[in-house]
Amino acid sequence: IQEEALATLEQINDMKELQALKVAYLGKKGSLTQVLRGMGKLSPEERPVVGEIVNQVREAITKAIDEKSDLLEKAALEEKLKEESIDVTLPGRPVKVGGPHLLTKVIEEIEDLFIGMGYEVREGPEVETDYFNFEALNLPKNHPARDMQDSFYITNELLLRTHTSPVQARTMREYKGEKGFKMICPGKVYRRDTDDATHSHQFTQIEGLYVDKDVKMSDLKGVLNIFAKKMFGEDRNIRLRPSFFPFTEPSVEMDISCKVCHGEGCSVCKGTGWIEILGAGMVHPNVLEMGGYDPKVYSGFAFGMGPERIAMLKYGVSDIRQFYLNDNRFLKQFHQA
Ligand code: FA5
Repeated sequence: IQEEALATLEQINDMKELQALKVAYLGKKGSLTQVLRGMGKLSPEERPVVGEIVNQVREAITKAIDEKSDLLEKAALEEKLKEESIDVTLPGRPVKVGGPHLLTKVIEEIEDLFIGMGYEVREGPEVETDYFNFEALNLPKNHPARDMQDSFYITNELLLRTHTSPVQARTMREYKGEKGFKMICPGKVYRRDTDDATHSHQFTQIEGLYVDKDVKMSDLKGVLNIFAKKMFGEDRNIRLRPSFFPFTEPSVEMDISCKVCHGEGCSVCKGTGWIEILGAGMVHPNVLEMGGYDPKVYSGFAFGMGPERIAMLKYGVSDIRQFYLNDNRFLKQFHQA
């Protein structure tokens, strides 16, 4: 039996066959087990002799099977290593690197500019109360100027903020009317505007507010001028038009001349040669008062600009919807810009 088993073992080349061999000799119905079963028929003298032989044979076969098993496992591992070997000389695949969205870049650029002029950067909630979005900004309930910004209401008292101006009121409250400050606040805003080349129902704004003793309209003009020249270059024209906002008095709107974008396919300036990028003005005394500041001691200016419009002008983007379509062909043009 031993000879036969060892000879068969020689021929075996895989684990399955090895397993079968193990069963054939050592298993319940295996040939060696059969011998053991037949021991009952032997005389008492023969039994220990045959028993010992059987044990020796079992050990020899078990050992041989174990050795073969090790051998096969090693061979399988080597085969696997050979198959999976890595050619370190192959050139690597380039990793595709993304980049910040054009709008993010423009917002960061504007932030840097104002940080350089001593402004702190703030945030405010996108779901806002009617009080901060309107009332604290001198827009009581049923005020006709509320129609200037068509709103998405969530409940009677909660809405998606229509502008970043509520952060003016929130910041004044935090400073408790005790000292002057300069802040800007970038963020998303929402309006029931019909989407077109220059309007989106969801867009971004950057609010600015400077409150202190003796802040004048000429300070506002100076800051807007510096901002426009730094952002667009010396060759762009700026114009301030008288305007109306309930929270500022007097109020202005600032337009920038269109230069990058002209000719066919350019709808940014709608043929007028100008695009409005921000609203601004001197903070209304009522707003200062509701914010906890004494309007006889403190004054301030505020502005709210549209970064999409600014990016459109600066980079010659002809349609605001491009910012939100996530078309990589559009986005990747500005990764290096
Ligand atoms: C306001 O939202 C005022 N809160 C701005 C302000 C702040 C005035 C502080 C005075 C003091 P207005 O609705 O004009 O104003 O919007 C401001 C800017 O947001 C616009 O100049 C424009 O650049 C941008 N904007 C307005 N509506 C849209 C829109 N639907 N899509 C894209 N940009 C818009």
